[in-house]
Amino acid sequence: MAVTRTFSIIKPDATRRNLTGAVTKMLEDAGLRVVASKRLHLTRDQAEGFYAVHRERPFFGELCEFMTSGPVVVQVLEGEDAVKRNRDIMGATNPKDAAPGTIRKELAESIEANTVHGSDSDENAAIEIAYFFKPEEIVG
Ligand code: IDP
Repeated sequence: MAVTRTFSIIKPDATRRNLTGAVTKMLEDAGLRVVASKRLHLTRDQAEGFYAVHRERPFFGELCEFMTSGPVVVQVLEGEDAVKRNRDIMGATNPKDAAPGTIRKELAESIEANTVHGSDSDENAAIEIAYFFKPEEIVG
């Protein structure tokens, strides 16, 4: 299995509850390595640009409101089959549907305030990493 990278966001519901470390530990315990990380407060433009694929969905406005409601931690994660590994430890979008032991089951508040974002493909991971990080900010 190849070592690949994915992109993660620890969302405002998690930074508000001081869960940055708890989330990161679950990612690390799942075999992912944090090779870049920074805490920032997304602007409305950044949030709308990042979630542009969801522009037509009914929750788009609320989602951008939530993602700009407090700090986030954006991370690049590295590991074997990183995209799938991260999606597996994140759990289903709605914490009610997420499997026990996943981040969203254990920590998320709601389908919107669901603690983490993770890229859904290698192609999107590359796009999302480049949205927030310069190559020299990633130290593998
Ligand atoms: P994912 O984050 O599990 O990949 P997506 O369907 O890509 O899920 O949705 C992106 C984000 O939009 C979710 O993580 C969640 O924060 C929010 N979201 C998804 N569905 C709903 C909804 O029905 N109501 C409110 N927010 C939603």
